[in-house]
Parts: sequence; structure tokens; C-alpha cells
Amino acid sequence: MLNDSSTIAAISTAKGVGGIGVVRISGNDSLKIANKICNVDITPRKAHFSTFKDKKNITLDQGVVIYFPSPASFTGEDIVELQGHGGVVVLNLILKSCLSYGARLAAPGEFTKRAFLNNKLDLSQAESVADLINASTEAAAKSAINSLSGSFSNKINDLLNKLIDLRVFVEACLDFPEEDINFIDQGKVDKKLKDLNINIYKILDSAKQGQLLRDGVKVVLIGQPNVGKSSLMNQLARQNKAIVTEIPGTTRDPIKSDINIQGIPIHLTDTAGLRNTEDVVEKFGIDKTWESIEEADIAIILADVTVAPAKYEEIIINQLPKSLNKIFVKNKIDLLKQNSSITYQNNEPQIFISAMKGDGIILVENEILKIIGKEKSSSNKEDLFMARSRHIEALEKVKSALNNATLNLQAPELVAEELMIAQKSLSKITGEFSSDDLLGQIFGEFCIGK
Ligand SMILES: Nc1nc2c(ncn2[C@@H]2O[C@H](COP(=O)(O)OP(=O)(O)OP(=O)(O)O)[C@@H](O)[C@H]2O)c(=O)[nH]1
Ligand SMILES: [Mg+2]
Repeated sequence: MLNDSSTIAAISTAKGVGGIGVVRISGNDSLKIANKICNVDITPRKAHFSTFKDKKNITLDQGVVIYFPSPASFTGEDIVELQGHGGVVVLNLILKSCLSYGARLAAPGEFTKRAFLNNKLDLSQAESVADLINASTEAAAKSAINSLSGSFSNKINDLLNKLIDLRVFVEACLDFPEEDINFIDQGKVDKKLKDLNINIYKILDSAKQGQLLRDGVKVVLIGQPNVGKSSLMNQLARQNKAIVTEIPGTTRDPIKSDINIQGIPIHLTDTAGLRNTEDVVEKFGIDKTWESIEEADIAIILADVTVAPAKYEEIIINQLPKSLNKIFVKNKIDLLKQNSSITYQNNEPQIFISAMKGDGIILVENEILKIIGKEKSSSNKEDLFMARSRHIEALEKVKSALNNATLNLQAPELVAEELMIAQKSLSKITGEFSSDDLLGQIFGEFCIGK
């Protein structure tokens, strides 16, 4: 795949009906193929009006053809764009015509993969192309474009250069042992390691926020039947997603809704109320509630403020995973004529709300943000970048290697070894040391035509 010189083609615009649709061809034969399909003299970087024909010389469509010669193109190869009318059938006919003249159908993400292989983008920038396309909130899109324009890669490369400098110094000391009497002091290795550590903490903080923007947070609403879970779901989603009735056991299947709080995507799940029941259908619903709990990052545990806590509630709470973040919410305060409020018990928040009246919803939203660290994060919204779990894993590895190096300052060989591990992990982010498997996985997630 690395040296694949075939010419590829795909419909690059979204499937469906639109004013314009684009078929893109990339590779050595792009111009040759376009010359067969079009009836104009195609000059680089000029928009030409042309008919598009098939092999039997039948006119399929008319539109604009543009030729971007290598290397100044998205993929770095010769690219031709055929811009026709945006109908599924007509675009497929144009694509077929390209294939009949020798192009191969592009695999998902293959254009971007070629851009990466031709050094047009590094790996984290290529990933942010997919993230930008898939961004579900404005904040996510902004951070993806930041990454695409290189803000993440620049930070990583900056850190990488500092790391390499230090590594060269330490390795040199190993090669000339007679001069290493006090290598730590001379090179101020300790201070440099500390600086690197501070840098890595900052990048990790931003990367974690970036990952949140990309992947969002899973929040599950649980509690006994009839406490107002579906009512709260509807308030948070600002639309009637779930059926609300006074009959306990109304919700059966988990109901999902994707919302965003201050630009953070939140994947909400409303669930069947937890109780001992003989109703077979309800039992299935309750099993699904437990499945949703297992997947969740945060559980909102709802109870009716007018009802004394039942023993069963305690049993539920004790069964929840210890690592699950919990927000306790007492609902229906309107019945007690109280206002919304928040208190903390053993560091666990308890919020008093009225889901019916929409009172206290903002307290719940703020608590979610607080748990995910949005409030205390030091990173500025403007310099957020998209990050994925593989980036976070790599950065965590760098952090622990730097810590190990600091702990082993008396043994230069170990410091050198740890710095090498740190350098390798960091390079994986921009793709210098990435395996074919990883590339296949990353580009496989793209849509065809990108
Ligand atoms: N007074 C008052 N009634 C509420 C409030 N929230 C919900 N209710 C009522 O409580 C009943 C149950 O509400 P739901 O939102 O369906 O409760 P649920 O927890 O989803 O119930 P199940 O799906 O059966 O588990 C309905 O009659 C709601 O109108 C509230 O804040 N105040
Ligand atoms: Mg319900």
C-alpha cells in the first residue's frame, strides 16, 4: 500500500441531492483520464466548463473541471476534480466513466492517507481532517481546525526537539565517561527534565479537553420508577424525547439523546426505573439500565424529595461501580415549595431541583462540567486541539518515562533509556514511528472520497 501508484477516484461530496457534486481523481493518470471524459483543453488551476462523457461518447453531465498538478495538491499527486450536478445517479455515472478509463475506486480515507504518505500532513493533522468532518459542536470543529493547521503538531514537535537535545547530551556523556563526573550538574539535566515535565502536563491537560470535545461524555439517568428521570432528560435535551406519565415503569428501553453543554458533547441515556418487579418486559428494561450504567462516565441518581429514601435505593447505590462519578439529585421540590439548591456530602453533590418546572437544571449542568474538569481546566479555549485516546496514551507514556528519568538521575544509562522511550512515544503522535496497522485503522474510519 505504501508505494501504491494506482490512480484513485471517488465521489467526494456527501451522498444525496445537492446543487453540485464532486468526483475527485488522484494519481499519475488523473489528467489522462480527465482528457478522455472532458472535451476541453485542461490547463492547471483553471476552472473549465466542459461536458463529461462516458466511453461510448454519451454525454453524462456538464460542469467544471479543475486540474491541480503534483506536488501542489491535497494529496501531493496530480488531482482532477470533476464538478457536476449533485445527484446520486449522475455522479455515479461520472465515477464509472473514470473507472472505465483505468482509475480504481478509492478506499475510505485514501486521499488523506496519500496526503500523509506524501508529507502533506502529519498523522495528527490527518486525523483532525476526519474529526473536523465529524465534529458535533462548534467548539469541536474549532479545535479540529486548530489541530489541522498544526497547533497540536507544533507543540509536539517543539517538545520532541527539546527531548532530543537532552538525549543527545546524555548519550554524549555516556560515550565519554571520563568527562561525566558530574554530568547532572553540568548539563542541568534535572532542570531540563523538570521543564519537559511542565510542558507535558500542559499538553496533556489540553489533549484531555480535546478528547472530551471529540468523544463527549456518557451520562446515565437512574433511579426508582416515577422519580422524574424522563422529565429531567427532556429538560436537559430541551425537547420531549421521552414519554412522561404518572404511571411508574413508563420508560422501558433506554432512550438516548445527544446534547451539548458549553460545546462539550454529552451522550445522555434515560433508563427504566430500578425496582424489584415481576413484569417480564420491565425486567428486560432494568437489565438494560445496568448495561447503560456500565458504559457511563457519570450517573445522575434521581430520587423523589417527597418520599422517604427507600431501602431499595440504598441497595442500588451500593451496587454502582466505585469509579462511576455520581451526582445525587432530589426532584419535585416544587411540591415542598422550595427553591433549587446544591449541597455536598462527603464531597458528593446533592442537588435539589424541579424537573417539571425546569428549576435547578443549570446546577445539574454545571456539576457535569465540574466533574469533567471543564471548570478548573487551565487550557484556553482558543488553543484547544483535537486529541484521541491514542494521543493521550502516548503522552501518558512520555510523562511516566520522564518521571522515571528524574528518579534515576544518578544512573545516566537509565536516564538515556527513558529519554529514548519518551522520544519514541512522542513521535508516534505525528506518525514518524507508526505501523501499517495503525495507519489502516486510522484511515479506515474516514468516509470514502476524503
Ligand atoms: N410535581 C412534580 N412532578 C414531577 C416532577 N418531575 C416529574 N414529575 C411527575 O412525576 C411523574 C413521573 O415522571 P417521569 O419523568 O415519567 O418519571 P420517570 O422517573 O421517568 O419514571 P419511569 O419512567 O416510570 O421510571 C409524572 O407525572 C411527572 O409529571 C417535578 O419536578 N415536580
Ligand atoms: Mg421514564
